[in-house]
Amino acid sequence: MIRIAIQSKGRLNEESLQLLSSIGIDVDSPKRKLVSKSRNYPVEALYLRDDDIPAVVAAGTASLGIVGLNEVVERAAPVEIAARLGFGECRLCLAVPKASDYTGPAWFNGRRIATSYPNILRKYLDDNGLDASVEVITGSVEIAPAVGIADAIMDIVSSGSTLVANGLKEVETLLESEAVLIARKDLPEQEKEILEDLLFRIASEVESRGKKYLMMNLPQASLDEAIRILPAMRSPTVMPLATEGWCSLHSVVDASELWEKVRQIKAIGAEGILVLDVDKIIL
Ligand code: PRT
Ligand code: ZN
Repeated sequence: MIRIAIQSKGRLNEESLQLLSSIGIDVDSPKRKLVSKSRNYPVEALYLRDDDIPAVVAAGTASLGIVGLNEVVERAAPVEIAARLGFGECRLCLAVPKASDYTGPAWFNGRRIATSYPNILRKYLDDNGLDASVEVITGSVEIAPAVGIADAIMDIVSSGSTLVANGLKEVETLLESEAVLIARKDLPEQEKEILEDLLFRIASEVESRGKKYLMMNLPQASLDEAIRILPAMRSPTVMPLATEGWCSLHSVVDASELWEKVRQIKAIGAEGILVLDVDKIIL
């Protein structure tokens, strides 16, 4: 049995549970319990505020945790980062009032910066030889310049619309973050084996995300060109069709390039194109 700390509510809760479910692990949602044992896998979920997850894993109260990289770095938690999970993407940025004459980091000298991430900010200031004062605020950091608490902010940015709504512009990125699976150091042997299995399942899940399976009929004469357009994982699967001079080609593409690939293969004569979701890619 391995215990995994998960955010009880908030931005990472749903996708953390979804990730577990997608790799075949069912746990009850935190609405019912603080701790929930999986019915079909040796895992127990412990639901916590995200701020507490790095320390709880470092102390070994939970052996694993799912939390934003930003929290792990800010708290300098002595844990291993076992996997990047590809959701909860955001960045920690410095932002200044839109109308300011920002020309580079030296602008911050002698200025006040509001943030909930003082350790990451102080390290950035030290590394860049900047002398600014750090004002620690725990919520609504983006309003600090407007109310006169600070001249600038350093905060989490995702779409950037909160900054725009508060008359701010993003000027420097300090950290690119996403949800990560963290593990306590010196896991017992039996838990290491469970972690290995989880990592194998997660890698398949992350790999298959945003992938589409393409099937089509193709004139035999266009095959070489089609293979150039659709290289697939090793090479595409090609099968003969009953009609002379035609074959069937199967391949996997990134959803982001699906329509461009479809345009290219149609142009070389592909017909009857089917697009299917990919559930898992086992590497
Ligand atoms: O209650 P608990 O303490 O558990 O949660 P919390 O309120 O401290 O954190 P929560 O749930 O807001 O965020 C959890 C994690 O999600 C963060 O630590 C990040 O790793 C990640 N994440 C991803 C984000 C965002 N995107 C995000 N956009 N966390 C916060 N934001 C905020 C941002 O600060 C801004 O004010 O959302 C606002 C909107 O962002 P824009 O740029 O899309 O407008
Ligand atoms: Zn929090």
